Amino acid sequence: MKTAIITGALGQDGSFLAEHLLGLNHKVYGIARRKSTDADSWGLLEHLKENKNFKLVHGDITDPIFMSNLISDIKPTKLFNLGAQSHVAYSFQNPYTTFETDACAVVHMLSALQKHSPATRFYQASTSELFGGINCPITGYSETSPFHPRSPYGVAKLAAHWATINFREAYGMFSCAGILFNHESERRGLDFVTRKVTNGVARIKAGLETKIIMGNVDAYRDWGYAKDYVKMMNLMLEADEPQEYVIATGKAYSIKDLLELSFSLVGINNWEDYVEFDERFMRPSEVPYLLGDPTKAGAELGWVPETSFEELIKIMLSSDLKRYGI
Ligand code: NAP
Ligand code: G4F
Repeated sequence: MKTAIITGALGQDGSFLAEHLLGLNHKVYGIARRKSTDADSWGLLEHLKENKNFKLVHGDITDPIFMSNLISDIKPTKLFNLGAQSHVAYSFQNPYTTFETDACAVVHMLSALQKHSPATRFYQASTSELFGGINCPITGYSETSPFHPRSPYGVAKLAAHWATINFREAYGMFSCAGILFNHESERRGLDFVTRKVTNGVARIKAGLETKIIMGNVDAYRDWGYAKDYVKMMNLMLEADEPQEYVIATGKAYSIKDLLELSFSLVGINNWEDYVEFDERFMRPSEVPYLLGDPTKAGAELGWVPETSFEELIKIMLSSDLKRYGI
């Protein structure tokens, strides 16, 4: 039986990946920080409490002692590092801790693997934020496009990206990074833009709110469904060679498109009347346009995005409407 460690297991991607790997008959160790006010909470993975192949382990990925002991005890077949401070705007206010979690912890992890479990296959959650969204090629960013991160989050993720490649080149480890473009779901945190909009629309429809307060609605993102994307993480660790892959849909939409679609799905065609601008949601340096080119993933690993932007927003919106009894 293959064993996998997933850091960030109670996050959006970690929870989908845990379910995916259990379906592939893996023994899964999910790492999550203990919550002081509710230490028994399994959050998004409450339904796995009785699953004998899933074990929740409390720990912080920035603690090198915790991570070294974990790796040396389990010696997993695969380690998926999805744990991170993942909010771009927040990283401007907390750049130092973002760097500790998103960069330093990755170097510790790779070093612990080299020492205690060099045969483990390592996946690093890299991001389209590495590209920066200025001068995006017409065909989208690919694995060979230059990097230009525009936030403390992007800078930290770039350090982790190169550390992952460097451990592979220096020590022959099977370590690789997936460069994933934005992916969303009904499990997305409420302060990321897609979920903020679908949840906001559902609250307006339920009569709980009258407005959504937004930042820059002119930015473009290449949005896919998280459930599709976690499959690619595992395909990368099952491949013959460790390599980087861009994972995206190849289609970009603006935040305005997102607002228009979400409101129209509940029968509101004048979305501008329900949206207000607030400076506090603007970022000191924005990533204006992200489009990915997933050609290599399709050609080499047979991965294709299965869910369109419209289907994704319908899934998220119907889940949020349901939560408000609509
Ligand atoms: P997410 O929902 O924010 O999940 C991240 C998880 O990491 C959270 O459960 C968080 O736990 C945990 N975490 C944070 N700091 C930690 C620490 N010091 N020790 C242990 N756990 C810690 O993010 P996601 O959307 O699933 O993304 C997964 C990974 O992919 C992240 O690395 C993200 O940066 C990257 N990524 C995401 C996207 C995307 O569009 N979703 C795109 C490219 C790359 P708490 O709740 O305790 O904070
Ligand atoms: O949903 P967002 O916060 O996601 P962002 O910044 O693109 O980052 C996400 O995707 C990355 C991959 O490219 C991941 F690496 C990262 O971990 C995270 O998952 O914002 C998307 C866009 C931005 O341009 C932002 O300025 O939406 C714009 N936006 C406009 N109003 C807003 C808002 N974003 C948020 N969160 N809240 C707003 O009110």
